[in-house]
Amino acid sequence: MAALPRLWLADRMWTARWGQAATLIEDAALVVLGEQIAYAGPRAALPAAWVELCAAPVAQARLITPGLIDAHTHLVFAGSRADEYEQRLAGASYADIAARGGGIAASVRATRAASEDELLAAALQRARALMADGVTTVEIKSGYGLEAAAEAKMLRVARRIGSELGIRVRTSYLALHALPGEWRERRAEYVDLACGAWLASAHAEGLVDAVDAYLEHLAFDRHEVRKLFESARALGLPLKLHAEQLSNQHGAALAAEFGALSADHLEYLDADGVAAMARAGTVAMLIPAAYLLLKETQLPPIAALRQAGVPMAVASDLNPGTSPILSLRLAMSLACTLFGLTVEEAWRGATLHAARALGLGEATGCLQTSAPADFVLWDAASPAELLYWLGDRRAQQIVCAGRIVAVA
Ligand code: DI6
Ligand code: FE
Repeated sequence: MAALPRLWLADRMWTARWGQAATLIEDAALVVLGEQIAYAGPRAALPAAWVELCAAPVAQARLITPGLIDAHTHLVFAGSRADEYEQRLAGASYADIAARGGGIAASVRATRAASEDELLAAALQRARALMADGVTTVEIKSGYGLEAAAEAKMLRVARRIGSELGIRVRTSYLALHALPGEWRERRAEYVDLACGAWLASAHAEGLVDAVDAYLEHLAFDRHEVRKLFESARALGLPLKLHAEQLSNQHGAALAAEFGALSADHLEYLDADGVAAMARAGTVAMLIPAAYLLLKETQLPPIAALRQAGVPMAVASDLNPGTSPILSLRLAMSLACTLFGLTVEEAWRGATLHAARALGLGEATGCLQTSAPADFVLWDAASPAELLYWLGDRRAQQIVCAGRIVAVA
């Protein structure tokens, strides 16, 4: 049976489109058929067949925007690292804590020890928080398992979050996140397994949408990342990379060489890296909350990225170590305040550009005919108002694939 059309109304509707300035449509209507948008535009131009739906809209809001897309999170983990937060406040650095066996290793111990259901329960709370502030698509990485079974367990939990909450989940395999202590003397063997048998089996189980790595002096080097990228490419999997967060390892250029979807963080990105990303069409994923919480002072080269036409996206990087943040909207606000993005850049960054960074295709992340019906009703006058206020809740209804998945 064909789905019946349903209609939403809004005082204003904001959307971005590729190659065009964003639009803020006054007195807007949005029609959904099944899982897709059938019309998004001025109510005055609504096709006649749907005009009578205006008498009984599903809901009427002050503002409708596309659903937010959080394209970089580590939201599946067990335990807490509040103790490390206190140690950093007392002067310890992220690298000091890692060298003492804390950091990622602490989350790995807790995550390995947790059952799949325990992990799911903890992760669902965090995913619900993201969702309550407007997220309809979330990327979730492994990387706190660092052995075949625990990596697969994390990715299974990620998949279950999508089915439990009715939001879109894209997974990334991140076994090259940190070298587990028990492999210290057998580093090459670990890398071989992580790039080979473990990745192949997680992929065979349908758990891997993309492959990521942490290229950093305290994690993995260019040769190791190259090996992973070659394996992933052989499996036809898209790539992304944690690059230039704490130092310049020329990771963005490596990611670009492999046609990666995104290079993420980028505080220490240099001009060659910017040029390589521009040539490859690799998205620059900005992560202002980790910058803030690490008290970093080196800013990503925003002006150079803008000048080169590199699409910039914004993500939460929700993780227990460097970015315990439960709101992408707050990350967007920080991207404006700390990195100097405009409000429009931050919104494009968490919708259209984030969709590209997940390989979701041109239509995702914008409100237009045939796009997925992923949108948010907000109690706000404008997109700017949603970044200007910190810490409040403004989302009234979250719609993903045409289904109302959360209400305030
Ligand atoms: N993303 C990461 O993967 C690392 N830093 C970052 O911003 C480590 C996260 C962690 O400490 O658990
Ligand atoms: Fe990360």
